Amino acid sequence: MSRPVIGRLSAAIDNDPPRPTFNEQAAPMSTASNGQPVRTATERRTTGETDITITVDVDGTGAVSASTGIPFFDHMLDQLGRHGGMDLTVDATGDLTVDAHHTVEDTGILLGKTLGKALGDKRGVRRFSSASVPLDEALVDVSIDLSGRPFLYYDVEFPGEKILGDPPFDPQLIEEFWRAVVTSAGITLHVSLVRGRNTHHIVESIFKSIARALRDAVRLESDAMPSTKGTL
Ligand SMILES: [Mn+2]
Repeated sequence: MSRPVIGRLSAAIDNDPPRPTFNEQAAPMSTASNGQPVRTATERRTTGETDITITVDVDGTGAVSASTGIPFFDHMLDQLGRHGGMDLTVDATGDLTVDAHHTVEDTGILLGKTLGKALGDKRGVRRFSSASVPLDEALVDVSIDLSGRPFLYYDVEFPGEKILGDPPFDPQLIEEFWRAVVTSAGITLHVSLVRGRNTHHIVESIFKSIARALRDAVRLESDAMPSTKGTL
């Protein structure tokens, strides 16, 4: 039974911006001739501000090549791939003369898209995971759901101003990066700082915790679709 829709509500719905439809984009997971899943993808995105190419192999060995022109960001992408067990190649050229914002955010948009494409319809994945990886005094809690629905809960306050590296990487960009990733990948992600004093440590704990949670969530443990809806 479809519900009657009153005119005003209908107009409001029509005027909503188009929403991403992750489920419609998801192709069935590819498999090799030996039946093993092939979870790789390469995507390129070019705008007036950035030109980025990313390759992801979800079932890789953690081999990373990250070149964004922002050394601290490269260091974090390296952590993500290495501890996420993914092979990851990120080649980004951006308007760093403005600041790092566009390059970091656009890398997040494309990483989410590439990851989503590599995961396909997500049949058989573990789907949920949590991880909390310390770095010395810093500890961050991360929970993830490959839900098909973009959501970021982010509760991290950095103790004092801190600019990392040269060109400078503002820690505020971490939230922008992960919001971009989850939005284009259709992932639910919660990130909470438990404790920490050193900004480099806190940021690295965020990336390592997300990497470990993601590594576990994408693990194939059946051939079923882990959703009562039958789709993710
Ligand atoms: Mn470090």
